Amino acid sequence: MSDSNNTISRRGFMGATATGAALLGGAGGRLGLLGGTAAVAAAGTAGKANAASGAHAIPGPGELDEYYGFWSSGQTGEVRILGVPSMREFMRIPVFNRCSATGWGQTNESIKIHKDGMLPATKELLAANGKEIHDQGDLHHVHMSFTEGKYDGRFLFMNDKANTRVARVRCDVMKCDSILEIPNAKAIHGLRPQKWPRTNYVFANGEDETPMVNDGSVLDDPSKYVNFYTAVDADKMQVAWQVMVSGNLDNTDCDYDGKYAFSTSYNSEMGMNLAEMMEAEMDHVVIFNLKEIEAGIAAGDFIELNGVKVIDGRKGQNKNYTRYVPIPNSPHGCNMAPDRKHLCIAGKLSPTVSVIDVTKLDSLFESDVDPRSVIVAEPELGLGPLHTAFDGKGNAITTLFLDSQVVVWNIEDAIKAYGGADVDPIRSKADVHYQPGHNSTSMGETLDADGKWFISMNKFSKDRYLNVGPLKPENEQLFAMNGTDLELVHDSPTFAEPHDSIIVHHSVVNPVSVWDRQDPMWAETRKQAEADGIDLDDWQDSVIRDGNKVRVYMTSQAPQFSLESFTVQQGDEVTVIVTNLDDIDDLTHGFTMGNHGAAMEVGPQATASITFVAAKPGVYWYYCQWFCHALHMEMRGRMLVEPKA
Ligand code: CUK
Ligand code: CUA
Repeated sequence: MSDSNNTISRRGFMGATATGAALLGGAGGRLGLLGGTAAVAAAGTAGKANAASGAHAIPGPGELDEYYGFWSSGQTGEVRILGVPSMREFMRIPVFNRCSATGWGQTNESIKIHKDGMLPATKELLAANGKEIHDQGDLHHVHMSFTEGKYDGRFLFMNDKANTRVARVRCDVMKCDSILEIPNAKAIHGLRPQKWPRTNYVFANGEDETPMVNDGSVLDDPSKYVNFYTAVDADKMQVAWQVMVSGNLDNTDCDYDGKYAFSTSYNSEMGMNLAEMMEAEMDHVVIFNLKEIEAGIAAGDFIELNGVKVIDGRKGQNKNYTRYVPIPNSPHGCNMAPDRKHLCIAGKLSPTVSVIDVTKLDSLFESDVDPRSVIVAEPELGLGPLHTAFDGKGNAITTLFLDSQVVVWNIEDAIKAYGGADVDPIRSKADVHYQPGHNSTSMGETLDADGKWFISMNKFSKDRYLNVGPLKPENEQLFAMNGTDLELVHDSPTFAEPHDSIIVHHSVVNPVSVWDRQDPMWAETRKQAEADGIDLDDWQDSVIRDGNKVRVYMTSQAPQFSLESFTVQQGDEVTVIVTNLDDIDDLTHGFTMGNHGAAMEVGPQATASITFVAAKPGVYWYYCQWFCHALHMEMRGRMLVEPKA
């Protein structure tokens, strides 16, 4: 149907409609002719080495990408793995959500991970709502663990704004192994692992203010509200300490020296509605002095709140835990440059990015200097700056939400201009479609920043794709970086709603293909099996009755389960434990119990278990839902539920 001429003219047409839509759309912003030209140029080079430079080959079928992309998914609650630069989606890692395919949030192993990190009060709240665990989350930020400023390929960490949690994903198997609910704080939003000397802490901040003790004794009295900055012990996945702050907290980052962490605040006013929150011209970024906080904890200068040591870092405490640097105006993004020196705070309602020289931060704690003295540049870049990424060569790339553009600018020139020199730090601007939030560059938040690829994560796709109804996909655009020029090479629609991403060179990430039989993921299940006299590593088929609890052990080997049927009684609580004895790459089985809403993935050499109540007598088929063999359809069996006598 479609020859290449046809494709180009259709793309050209799309470019033209985009321009029209922008004129109508107000916030759609400046597209103008450039938008159309870029679209045509991209169409001409899509999927091929770039014609202009010949440098940007995008892997075709059967070819591997140079980078992994780890994507957040916002309100979907999962992490996604993409290939960069192909932008192909490879995998989804369920974390805060419930997953129909893998049984995440359903298997006993995943429920244990959920419950282990859950606060007692949340267990009560969930029980009152007829639930055992949260099956929803809002995952904005995913970042990898560091060793000496570089990704080390061990873990990914991510936040849940909806239910105030931090989770960890193991990069060897790409599964979540820990979910920690953060006490005291509300709405964990910003999240960043410590970069130096390694990720001992994961920094996470609460966005919403609540009474310090939130038990109903204080309600509509915002003067008594506080907010908390949290350091999580990344190895133990426990809260290490918290700092109580003035104002709310939005995004966070930390330096490359292990000395300071930072967090933006858009609501220094402690306003409870839009007008109040926008009132002040200046909000702030909070500087956290890690050594001083650790010393304060060691010296006992804390209160204990819900089992957590909390330092008081609010304004006016006269202590060396925090400093507040005024920033215009409702700042959002907080990004540390890989030059180890410059922290970029995006102004959001101010058209500026404030650049803080972190080597000047000691002075804030040593003497009574003007907190703004650490700001070394504040370039005016465009409307609605939200987040900044880096090319590792002294340039920064900032998204401009309101302008629907990204701007490439030079940090040193911005500093010169701030000092009065007549230089323009802006190197180039590129139109994006539409309204960008986060952005990321290849290896850009590490000392290995290589300035090769840039991704603009746009909140609106509008007319970029075939219409799929009122709910439109997000749009992510891949740009090749030709020095400080950005060249659009690919548009990718995504489902709700990636906020942030990291682009990691493939050499850093080395997952296994087959599970270790002794993996801690099912240690508990293995213990139970041992108590039941079952050898999980052997072909087995056993039904163990324990009161009205029945444990059904079976193995799988393509294309059969070791049990072709088992019998239980009406009302039994049935736990099915499946061990996949296949040990070949890509030979995953599944177990689905028909009509019981129970399904799970069982990877090669993995053990997984799921529990349900056999409440109704009858014959129920179970089957393998992961296509595994020519006789995959035959991989099934029956549960016979005897009526109650
Ligand atoms: S936030 Cu979403 S665009 Cu949650 Cu990092 Cu800025
Ligand atoms: Cu086993 Cu399909």
